[in-house]
Amino acid sequence: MIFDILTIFPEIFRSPLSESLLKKALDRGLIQVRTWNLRDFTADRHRTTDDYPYGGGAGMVMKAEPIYRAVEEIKSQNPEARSVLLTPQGERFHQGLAKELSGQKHWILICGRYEGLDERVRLGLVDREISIGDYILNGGEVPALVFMEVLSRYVPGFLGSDQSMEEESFSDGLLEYPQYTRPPVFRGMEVPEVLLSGNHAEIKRWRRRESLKRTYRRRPDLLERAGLSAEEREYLAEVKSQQSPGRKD
Ligand code: JD8
Repeated sequence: MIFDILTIFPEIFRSPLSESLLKKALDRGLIQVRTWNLRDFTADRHRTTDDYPYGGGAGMVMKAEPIYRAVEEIKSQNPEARSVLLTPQGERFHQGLAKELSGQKHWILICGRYEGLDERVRLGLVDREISIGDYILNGGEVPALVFMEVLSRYVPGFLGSDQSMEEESFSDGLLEYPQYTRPPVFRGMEVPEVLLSGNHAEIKRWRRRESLKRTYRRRPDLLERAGLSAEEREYLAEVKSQQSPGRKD
């Protein structure tokens, strides 16, 4: 998978791409990432990427010309590449959308700053508009990193052989069950006995039920699309009839 990132702050991408799974994927050639400094696509002496808004108002607007030049240069070499604008006005990003978009092998990520971009970028250049959530960020760079990281996980070989896409949260639509590692007692808090039992059928059942309970309590909206068995619906009815006993659960 190829990501071409257009930004006035290419340095933002250095550290996240230099660690862990993204670094590994880059080293192995599973993904390619190129950052393009929009200043390099300006034509004026001051390398201007922004200007005052027509009609007045606070802040600056990113000029259309450098972004058009950059996208057109990339698309002229890769006509199949698609562009995505990271914007609060975009379609809300979620795992299902990521899976769909991972079918496209080459993405051009357009990162705005300031008050946003000249509308003509959206009108003439942009294939998709994505928002990573309803909160205010300073620009599109962090959303671009999120987009890349989430899509990269669909590249064959990106995840280790012990972690598979299927086993993880959201692929079955439920939240994860609680995890424990050594020691068996930490500051008076014990690891649930079933996890020490060695009974794999019982462990599997316990984990599924903990996932169901946690999803019901924290994200009941997710349960609607989870496709539960009769036994699982019965278990949840039991959870619903109980009050959470402890302070934390
Ligand atoms: C791109 C500029 C900041 C946006 C004034 C200051 C995405 N989920 C998301 N939250 N925020 C963004 C995002 C914010 C951006 C830009 C993405 C470019 N800003 C501006 C308009 C109002 N603020 C985002 N994806």
